[in-house]
Amino acid sequence: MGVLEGNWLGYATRPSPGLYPHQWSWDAAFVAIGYSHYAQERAEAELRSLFSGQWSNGLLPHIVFTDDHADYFPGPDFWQTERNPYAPRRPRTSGIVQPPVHATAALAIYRHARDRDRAHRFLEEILPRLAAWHWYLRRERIRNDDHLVEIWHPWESGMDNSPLWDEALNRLLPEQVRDWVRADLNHAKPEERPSDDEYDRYVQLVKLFREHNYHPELICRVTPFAIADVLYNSLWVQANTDLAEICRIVGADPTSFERWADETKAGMRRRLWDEELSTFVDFDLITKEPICTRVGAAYAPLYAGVPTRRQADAMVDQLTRTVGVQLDSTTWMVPSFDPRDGRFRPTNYWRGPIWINVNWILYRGLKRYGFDRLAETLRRSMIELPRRSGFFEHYDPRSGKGQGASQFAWTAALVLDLLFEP
Ligand code: 2M8
Repeated sequence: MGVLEGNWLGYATRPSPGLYPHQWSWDAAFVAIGYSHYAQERAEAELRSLFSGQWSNGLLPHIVFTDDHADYFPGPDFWQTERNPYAPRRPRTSGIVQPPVHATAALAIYRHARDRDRAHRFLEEILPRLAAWHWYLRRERIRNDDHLVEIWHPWESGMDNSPLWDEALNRLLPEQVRDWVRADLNHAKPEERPSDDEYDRYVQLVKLFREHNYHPELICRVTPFAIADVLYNSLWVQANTDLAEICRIVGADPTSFERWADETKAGMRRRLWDEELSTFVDFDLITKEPICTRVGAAYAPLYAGVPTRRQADAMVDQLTRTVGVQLDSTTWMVPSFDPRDGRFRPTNYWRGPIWINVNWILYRGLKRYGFDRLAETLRRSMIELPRRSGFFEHYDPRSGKGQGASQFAWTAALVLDLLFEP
C-alpha cells in the first residue's frame, strides 16, 4: 500500500517515481485491481482518470500525460496527437494503445466493493466508455477472418523489447537523423533498457503514425509492423467476457461482447496454436508467418480459457520443462523469455527478466485449468520475491534480484490482489 501511496498523484497513479511520470493504460488497470480491495473510490478514480484521455473514436491511449514538462520521451509535444480530431485537447495523450485489461479491472472493482450500490453506479458510468474502447479495437484493429486484434507498435504489446518483435523491427531501416533524445537513461541502467537501435525503430513508427495524423484507416495500410499477439488477444478475450458480465449486472445487452470473445478464441485456436512448440505463438500479419519464439506470455491463453483440455495439458507440461525457472527449492516463476534461447538476457527488460503482471496472468490461467499445486507455488513465489527484494519492475530469473524501476506500482498492486484473494 505504501508503494501505491507514494505513486499516487492525487487523481491517478504513476508506475514509478522517475522513469514513468505519467499514467499508463494497462498499469492503471492493474493498479485499480490492487486498490479495489481496500480503496474502492481510488480504484474508480484511477480508471476515471485514464478514461478522461479516451478519444472520441473510442481509442484508449497508452499514456495519459500528467505533466507536459516531465522528463519522459516521447512526451506530448513529440506525439502531437492534436493532429487527430478525435483526440482530446486535455489531457494530452499518446496516439497508440496497450492491452485491454480495463473491463477486467472494472469488474474487479464491483466484485470487491464494500459499497455495492456505489460500485453499481460506477459500472453504469464506465460501461459506455469500456464499450467504446472495445468497439474501437473491433472496428479498427481486426481485419482478418480469424478475428485477431492486431498491434502496430511494440509499445502496444506492453512487452516493449521482447524478442518477439526482433524480425519485424529489423525490417525497418535505422534512422538517418536522430533528432530526439531518450530520457529513460536518465533514470535507468542502459543494460536494463531497450537498445538505441530499438528506440530508433520505436520512434520511426511513431513518426509514421504522426505523419498520418493517427488515422487508423490510413495507418493500417502503411504500417510495416502488424502483429496478432498472443498476450494481447488473450486479454481481449477475457476483457470481452468480463464486459459481457458487466452488461448483465447493469441490465444491458451482453451479446456482442460474448460473440467477440468466442470469435477471437476460435481464431486463436485456429491460427496461433503451434503443435510442435505445444503453445500459442504470435502471427506476423505483414509476412503472413508465425513468430516461433517461446516467451512467458505465450501461456496467457490459459487465463482466458482459450486452449482445449489437451492443449492446456501440453502447454503446462512444456512450461514446466522449458520457460519456467526454479529459483530455489520453493520458488518457481516464469521469465519473460525462454532461458534456453541464445537471445535470453536475464537483466534486460522484456528479454528475460521475471515480470509480476505476466506471472499473475499465468497464475490465474493455471488455476482456471485446475493446475492447483503449480498455481499455489507461483502465488507464493510472487509474494516472496518482492518480500525479499522489494517492489521492483522486474526480477533477475537467476537470483530473484530486483531490477529496473523500484517502487513499481503494478508489482505492489498485484501482490495486494494475491494477498486479499479469498
Ligand atoms: C514500459 O513501456 C514504456 C513505453 O510505453 C517505456 O518503456 O517507457 C513497458 O514495460 C510497459 O508495459 C509499461 O506499461 C510501461 C509503464 O510501466 O513501461
